[in-house]
Amino acid sequence: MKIKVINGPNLNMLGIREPSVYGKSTYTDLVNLIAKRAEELSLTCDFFQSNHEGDIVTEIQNCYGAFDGIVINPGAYTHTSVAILDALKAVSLPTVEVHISDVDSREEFRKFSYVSLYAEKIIKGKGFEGYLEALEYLKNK
Ligand code: CA2
Repeated sequence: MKIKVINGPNLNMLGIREPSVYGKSTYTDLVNLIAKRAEELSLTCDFFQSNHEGDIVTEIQNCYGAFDGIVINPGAYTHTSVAILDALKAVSLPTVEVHISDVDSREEFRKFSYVSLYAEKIIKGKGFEGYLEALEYLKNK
């Protein structure tokens, strides 16, 4: 089973700023953590991070016929991007949306997610653990 893990804008800054919201670990720590759990679950994981909406759309399109599921933290595009929602609908793969922080207990504008209109599971506020839970969900579905 092949899973694409997509992280959106600013998630490459993990561990560098705002440790009170997003923790002290870096994006590389996150990738290593997910890769280790993927190996334990006998999943093949591929990682993509971009600060550009169109590049994320293209990456999702490229998953069609090549991956069995998507784990996505669209970052701030969560709350704005119809294009990412449409790309997910177009490829029609099982998708889990992950947020490191508890978006529901932050600013009002973080409560709405376009991606949630498609994602079959949404994990919020569990830190990096949320990505591991997402892998387990896709493995066991
Ligand atoms: O909680 C999440 O995972 C978010 O998707 C993170 C996004 C935010 O816009 C969403 O509302 C919730 C922001 C990611 C920014 O990541 C940073 C990491 C370190 C330093 C600064 C930003």
